[in-house]
Amino acid sequence: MDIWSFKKEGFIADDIVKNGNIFLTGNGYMGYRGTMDEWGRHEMAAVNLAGVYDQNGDNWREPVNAPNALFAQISVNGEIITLGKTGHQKHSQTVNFQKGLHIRDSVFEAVHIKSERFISMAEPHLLASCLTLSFDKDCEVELLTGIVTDIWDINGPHLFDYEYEKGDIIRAQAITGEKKIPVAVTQSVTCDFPHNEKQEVINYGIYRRIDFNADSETVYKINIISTVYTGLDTADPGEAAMSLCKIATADGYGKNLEAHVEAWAEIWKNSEVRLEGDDEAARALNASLYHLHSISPRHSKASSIPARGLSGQTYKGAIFWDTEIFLFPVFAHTEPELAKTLLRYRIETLPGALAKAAEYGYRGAFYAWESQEGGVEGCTNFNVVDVFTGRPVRTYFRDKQIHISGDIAYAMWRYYEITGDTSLFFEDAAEVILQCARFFLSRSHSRLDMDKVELLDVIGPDEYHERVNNNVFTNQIAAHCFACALELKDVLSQADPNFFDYLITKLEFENDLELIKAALPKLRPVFDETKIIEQFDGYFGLEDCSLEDVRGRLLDEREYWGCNHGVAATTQIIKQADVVAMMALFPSLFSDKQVELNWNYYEPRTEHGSSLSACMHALTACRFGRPDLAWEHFIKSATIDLTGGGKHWAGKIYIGGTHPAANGGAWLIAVLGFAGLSVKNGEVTVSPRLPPQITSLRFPVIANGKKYRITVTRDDFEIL
Ligand code: IFM
Repeated sequence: MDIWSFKKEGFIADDIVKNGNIFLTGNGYMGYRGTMDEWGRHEMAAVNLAGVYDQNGDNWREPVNAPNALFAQISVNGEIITLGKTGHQKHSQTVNFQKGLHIRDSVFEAVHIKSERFISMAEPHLLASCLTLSFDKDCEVELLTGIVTDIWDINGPHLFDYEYEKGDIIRAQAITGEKKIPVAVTQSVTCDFPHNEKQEVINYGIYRRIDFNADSETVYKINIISTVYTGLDTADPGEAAMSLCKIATADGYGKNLEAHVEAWAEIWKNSEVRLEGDDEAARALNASLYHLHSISPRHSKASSIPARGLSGQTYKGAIFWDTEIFLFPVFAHTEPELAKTLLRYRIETLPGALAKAAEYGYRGAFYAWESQEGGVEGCTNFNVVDVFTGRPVRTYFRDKQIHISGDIAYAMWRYYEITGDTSLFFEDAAEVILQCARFFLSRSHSRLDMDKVELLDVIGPDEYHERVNNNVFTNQIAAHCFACALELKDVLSQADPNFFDYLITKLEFENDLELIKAALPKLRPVFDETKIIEQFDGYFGLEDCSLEDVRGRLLDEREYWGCNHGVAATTQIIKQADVVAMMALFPSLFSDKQVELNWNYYEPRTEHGSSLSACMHALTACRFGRPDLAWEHFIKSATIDLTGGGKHWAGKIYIGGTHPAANGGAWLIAVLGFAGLSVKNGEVTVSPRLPPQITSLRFPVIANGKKYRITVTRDDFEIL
């Protein structure tokens, strides 16, 4: 088995959407869905741009899809050839994880079409494809290509006032509706055979009609190069796109491809986890990391990764806690610069978080649950649509999922713990932690009669139970945030003895610091080693039934299980790891026995309705020495974007796409779970708990600026 690629033979129309995700290619600046060259909006072909958002009317704000310049449709003797409409003899679609390539191979009666596509990892604004055509008989061929502006959108359109430019390099340029951000796309086409070309601007784009007479002896090669720039990159994106396209065209497809493959090789050198013993699992792990790398913002100093990556506009292209908890640790251990980039996004969006807290009458930083550019909150008050009535349902993710601020502070602190680098604190990460702590302080309630501090009316990671009191995950992450705020003084003073005091004065934080000191022991949950931890006040009083009972109560499989009348809301069935997630994030607070006790209680009560859940269960199962139990969750996490699994609906809202959190989760399970990697005060240790399927794991890690190569086998390990 080739563990570096995934190939699907044959064509199933119902898999078009799924395959668009499985075969995605991207470079963090843009993602290109795994669609055929000749497909368009109906097959959800899309060039999804990172960080460019737009709102059309009252629709949900979402990221913008750029015009598609890799469109290429072949006609033979006047017959248009389209996979899915034209009968085919053979078809396959492949994604090569090692080189970041999408490969298509389709044999029709009239033509054999092969194409290779890449979104350059070496040059963020560049994408290219190479078409190879061969024919059984002499025939007349037309290639229709160009820049297609008939774009697939969920809540669009987003691009207006198109301008077109004809020439060797063609260009389409438009502006977004809301913020008038220019988006420019160019295209060049190189054919190594005699042909005629006509260019035209029609309703939906600027096109080239390339005609030639084909014979059965010749293989016809067509190279398409395209560039994309927006007004967020440069003042004149049209000019930038043109000049890059000229250079890239002069260099030729091959040279650009070489640079792209080299860039991928460098990425793999720093991140490959070589898993031996089970090739299916090894391939799934490669696929997970491939997807993660394809959407990581290496082109930027301050950007993040949306919860559905760059696979489209699902979840409004927003950044969730997924990034800090499931993706950030991968990079903190392998590519700290990128980890920093992700955290800087939160530093830059602090003003948005301060504004959101103020909107709800609190002080400090309440980060957006679904964060868009500048920290704009993408989450609406009605985030689910009822399948029966078609009416929007009031959800409370936006206002009550306050753990987000603690998750962000947690990641800021982890960065320091893993890398030993305090520089980010001076770039305002310290301020983020203080402002998050201030938010929790102002959001908390003091129970004078019980000498307790509480967080009331919240939603924890388990979203099926809304508006609960003292969700233990939330209280713990908030308490940790308090502890970090208090510890900052010592950490900062090692590098600059005055900075902490300066910050406290600047933020007028003196009094808050005292209050935090007093509140911390009253908020921090106390865990009894012999008892199961109650997820929130009153959880144990809810109906204790089985997952199957609850599933059996569904009237429609797309029904949302939470909210007011969701089937899980009155029961102990939870959506995803909550207590278990807390145990995974704070391993030192719990004994192995305690983890096991709680895991055994909560796992059967967990629907795993979120792709975030499996990872937490696998990590904790490894912790109490049961990697065999972790295995199933590992496979679920690692294969999600190979099988096209995961939930596709929340009520009537489509939530399909790729699953970065599960992709990151697969790395976390392999490295932190199975290999048992731990980095503390610059010391790297492993404590292997390999499941029976794995004979060895080999991977690189960076800790405190030093590179290590770690090998773990069933009964030995080596740290070099
Ligand atoms: O962040 C998650 C959340 O925990 C569960 N619903 C989906 C979100 C995005 O992945």
